[in-house]
Amino acid sequence: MEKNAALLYPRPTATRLAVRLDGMWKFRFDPESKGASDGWNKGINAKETMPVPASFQDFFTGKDEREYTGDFWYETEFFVPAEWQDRAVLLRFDAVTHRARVFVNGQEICRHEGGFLPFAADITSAAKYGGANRLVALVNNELSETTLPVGRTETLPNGKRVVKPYFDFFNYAGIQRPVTLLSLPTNAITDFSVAHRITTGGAEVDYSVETVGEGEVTVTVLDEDGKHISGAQGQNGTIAIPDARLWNVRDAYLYRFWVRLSQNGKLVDEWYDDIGIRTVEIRGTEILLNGKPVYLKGFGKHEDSDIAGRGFNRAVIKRDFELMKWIGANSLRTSHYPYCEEFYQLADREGFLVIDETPAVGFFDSTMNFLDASRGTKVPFFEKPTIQELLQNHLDAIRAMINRDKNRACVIAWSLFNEPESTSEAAIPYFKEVFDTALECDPQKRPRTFAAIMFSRPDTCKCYQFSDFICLNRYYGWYVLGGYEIDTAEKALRSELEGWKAKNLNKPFVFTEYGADTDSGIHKLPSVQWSQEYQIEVLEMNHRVFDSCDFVKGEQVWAFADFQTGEGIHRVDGNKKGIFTRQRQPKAAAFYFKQRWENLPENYKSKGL
Ligand code: GCB
Repeated sequence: MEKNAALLYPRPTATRLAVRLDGMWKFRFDPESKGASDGWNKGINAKETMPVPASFQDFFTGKDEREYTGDFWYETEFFVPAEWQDRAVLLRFDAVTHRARVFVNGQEICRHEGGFLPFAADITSAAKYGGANRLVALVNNELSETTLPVGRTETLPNGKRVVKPYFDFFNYAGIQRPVTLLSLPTNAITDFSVAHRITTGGAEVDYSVETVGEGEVTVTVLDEDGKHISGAQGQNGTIAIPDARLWNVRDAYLYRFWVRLSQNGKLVDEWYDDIGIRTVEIRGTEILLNGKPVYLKGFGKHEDSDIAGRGFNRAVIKRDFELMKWIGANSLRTSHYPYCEEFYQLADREGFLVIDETPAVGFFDSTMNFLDASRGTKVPFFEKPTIQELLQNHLDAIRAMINRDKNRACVIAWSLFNEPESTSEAAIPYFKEVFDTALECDPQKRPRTFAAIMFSRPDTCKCYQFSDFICLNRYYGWYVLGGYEIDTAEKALRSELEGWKAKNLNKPFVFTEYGADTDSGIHKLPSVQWSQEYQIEVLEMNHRVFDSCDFVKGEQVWAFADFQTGEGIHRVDGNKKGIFTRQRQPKAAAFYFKQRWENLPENYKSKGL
């Protein structure tokens, strides 16, 4: 059985069964990493329980548990019916952060590195049919310079281990997304890809299907009312969609693509995906969706909420989309890792444009890179001896992310790094490999980019040429020239943009971060930094500059909501640059944005295309 059959989003069909294993699992910390040699793979012998899916950190009232770094174990039980004997049985983990070893009935089934993308474990031969099975997972949340995201793990003088992330969000970990038990046919569909073309009077969809086992492949397309529209036979081909209703910004339309594999006229496997038909392209300084210019209005976000941490939370996802609709946004970046699949499904449904980001964050040897970068402190990164191993993990993450999200209409671009150190020659070959791999993997050849740190300016950045459109994270008026110096901040931002303009890149620029930390409890006139009034002043200053610059084709403010970070003197129980609080209520800036974005046309600044 090919594990890829289980990487297709787990949907029950006539040939596929999917049982969610969510619940309270047994849980145990293993600070001495002795579980593996003490036989915990057969059972962890724990009294403690833990919700799955969730991050483990925010349930406990003790700090040692919240900050726990190292190995920890989960255990649950599941039943496999006797009738599944002649089928393939797999477990699908949507995300386990940051690495896992999976054991079923004591036997090791698989290992996986990387905390934000799905993996599957084939348990066909390890499973007990017609009885109970024990599932044990050994999870680890350490960071190093070869992991994505990047950081360090240190031992304190008192012997306790801690992580030192090179990034600005709490290192939440655990079985953070759903786990599914799957019963699949042994001959099965393992992959499905589409790429779209708009034609006169309709659209054409080039598709390709991969399977294990020979057979006849058919693809059938239904509209939203379930009416048969079109179809094709064969593993590869083109499906014509007459009068196609295109997927558009905040005006989505999804066709249901049924993929079927039959042998001698008998259905062997079937699976479906709801897919929007649209094209995306960068032409000159325009971002084009279905050939029409679009200006990005929206946010950098996090998967982050009270109590469940980074754990899957359908209710929070719903609330976030309602707020994004209310405020007049049309886009977001999945900073700083790929989100759960259900998030993209809702973005597809609601017509939001997504810049999908890899977990390549912290490529800057500093635990406070937001400050170091703004001040221009030079920190070598791509020269490190660990870089080749990091690159392999990075390429794996890119392949897995694109494989998972390639059919999502909402995904209009791939962000391949957040804020890497991009000013040294050594970065160039690394960037080349990363950008080439993304292009190679993507059947739709979407635009690629990376979010450039303040230090990566027109005169210092050596890697902007790889980006199809340029994304800038800029904190003028916050980390530099804040408060009463905001006029100088405006001049500095303008002067940087002049520098970019002089390069004549003929590419669109998008601000993927700008903003100011703001305590929702502080109002003050005249403003001071951290007050709600100052947040709006910083936003107004930035927007004045963006509005005067015709190649700026998008603004994604940092951040959608306040979020948890590690503790420290620069963070007041988390990052407070949210336009909404962590509880998803508006700060004053939310009303300011609503006013601005509802009045900016979708094709703002287009030159009549
Ligand atoms: C950045 C990072 C983001 C931080 C943000 C900040 O440049 O990309 O992860 O949270 O700045 O607020 O400092």
